[in-house]
Amino acid sequence: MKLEGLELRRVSIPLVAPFRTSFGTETVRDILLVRAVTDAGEGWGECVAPAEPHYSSEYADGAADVMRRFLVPRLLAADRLDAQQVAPLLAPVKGHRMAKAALEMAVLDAQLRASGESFAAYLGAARDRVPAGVSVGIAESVPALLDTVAGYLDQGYVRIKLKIEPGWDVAPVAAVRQRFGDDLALQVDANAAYTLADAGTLAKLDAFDLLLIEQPLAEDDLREHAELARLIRTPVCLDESITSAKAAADALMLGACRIVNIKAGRVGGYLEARRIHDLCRAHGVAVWCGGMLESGLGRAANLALAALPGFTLPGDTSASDRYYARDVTEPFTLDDGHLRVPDGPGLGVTPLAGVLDELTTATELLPVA
Ligand code: OSB
Ligand code: MG
Repeated sequence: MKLEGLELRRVSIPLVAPFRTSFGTETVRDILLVRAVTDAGEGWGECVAPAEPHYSSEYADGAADVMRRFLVPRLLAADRLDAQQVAPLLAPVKGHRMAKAALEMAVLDAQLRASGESFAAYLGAARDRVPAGVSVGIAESVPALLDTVAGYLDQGYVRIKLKIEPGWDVAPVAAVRQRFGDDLALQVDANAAYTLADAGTLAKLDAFDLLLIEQPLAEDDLREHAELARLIRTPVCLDESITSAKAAADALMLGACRIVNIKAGRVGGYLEARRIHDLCRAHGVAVWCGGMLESGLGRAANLALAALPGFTLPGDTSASDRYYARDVTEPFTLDDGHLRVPDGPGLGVTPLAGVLDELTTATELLPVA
C-alpha cells in the first residue's frame, strides 16, 4: 500500500451528560479523527488524546501538531506501507503514543478494508459479542449516583465502575454495594488521585469485595503501587501506568498490579495492545478493554480487541447512547448486556457522511498541495 494523503479532522460531539473524574469534568468530546488515503482505498483512525492533558501528557492539539510536523511526513515518505511498519517508522519520534496509535489504526483499517478482513479476525478475536461494563462519573450526591447506577443496570450493563477521588470513595462504594447487593460486579477507578499515605482509606474498600481498584496512584508510581498492593486486599489494576508491553512486563514482575486495563491509544496502537494481551495471557493475568469516550470508530476497534480470548473481565465498552445522542457512525446498542463485535472489512463501520460533516469543526489534508 502507498499512503497518498492523510486527513486530520476534528469533530466535536456533546456528551449526553457531564463526565466527572478525579482530574476534571468533560461535557463535550473534541475528537481528532484521521483518514488515511491510500492507493488501495481509505481507512479511519481515532486519536484518544483528550482536549486537555490531565489524564496523560498528550492532548488533541498536541497530537495534531506532532502528526503534521513529524509523524505523517515519515509515513508519506515510505514507498510501501502496511500497519506492521507504522510503529518502526515512527519510533525515532519519542512518546506521542496516542498520535501514533491513531495513524496505525487508519493504516490498518485501509489495509483490512482492501483485503476484506475484519479488525476482529485480524487481531484474533475469539467471540462475536462482548459483555458491556459502564464507567460512572463522580456524582453530585450519593442519591444521584444510586439513580444513575440503577438506570445503567436497568439497561443491562453487567459491570459497574465507579470513579473515585479523595472524599468520594468509601461512602459511595458502600452505598452502591448496600443498594444493589453482593452479586453486582463492581470496581473503582481513581485516575491517580491518591498517594501511598492514603493506603488506610483505600484498605477500607476491602470490605466491599471489589473486582479491582484501577490506578490508585500516579502514572510513574510503579514501586508505590507494588507497596500498596501488599497493604490492601482489593486487586490493583493499572491503566495510566501501562504505556507499552515493556511497562506491562515491568509492572507484573514488580507486583505493581494483578490486572491490566488495555487501551490501544495509550500504548501506541492495536498491535502493541495485542502484545500486552499476549503477555498477560501467558502469565495468567486478566485484562479488560478500557475506553476513552470514543466515537463509533474507536468503539468498533475496541470491541474487536475486547473479543480476544484473554479479555476475561467486562470492559468500559458501553453502548453509543451512554456517551452520545448522535455519533459519527451507526450507534452500537446493548443486547442482553452485550455489544456485537463488528465483522465487516476493517473497522466494519463507516462514518455517516452527513452527520460527520455536521459534527466537524476543522479539516486539514496532508501533504498540503
Ligand atoms: O480512566 O478509564 C479511564 C474516560 C476518559 C479518560 C480516562 C478514563 C475514562 C473512563 C471512561 O473511565 C471509559 C469509557 O467509557 O470510554
Ligand atoms: Mg482508568
